Amino acid sequence: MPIKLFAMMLAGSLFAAGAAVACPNYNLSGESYEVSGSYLYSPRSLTVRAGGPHSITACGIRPNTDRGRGYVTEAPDFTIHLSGMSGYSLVMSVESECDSVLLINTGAKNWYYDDDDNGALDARISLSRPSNGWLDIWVGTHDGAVCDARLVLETFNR
Ligand SMILES: [Ca+2]
Repeated sequence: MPIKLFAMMLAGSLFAAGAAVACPNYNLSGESYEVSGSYLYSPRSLTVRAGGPHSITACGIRPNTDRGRGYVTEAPDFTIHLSGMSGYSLVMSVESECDSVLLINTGAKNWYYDDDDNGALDARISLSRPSNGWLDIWVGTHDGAVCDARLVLETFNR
């Protein structure tokens, strides 16, 4: 076959393979906010569509805390810049109609995951000493379903 056509087919198959193994990527940005520890002392609620096509476990992500399955988008749902976090802990909780999970990547580039700590199959992650800087948050689902959800962010004195 003509070399040019072969090259195009090869490029096409590489593209398809790339799409199939897309993984949560903290170099991409989600809906962005800049917030401080004192601002989040009053809980803030963000609406989000939970779930996505990409398997956390298949991507080989090894969170520091709980590990388990979940399906998320490639780009984070939220990219949040935290400042003034000294003296605060940060709690992120999901309220949804499905079996949500949370996956986050902190300013120190650590991964955290949770499945059911908020009760009713919803996820919650608490950071006792959150870093200032960028926090990427994926609101996923355990089984690959998609549903409407709310993510609540709140700081507490520690
Ligand atoms: Ca769950």
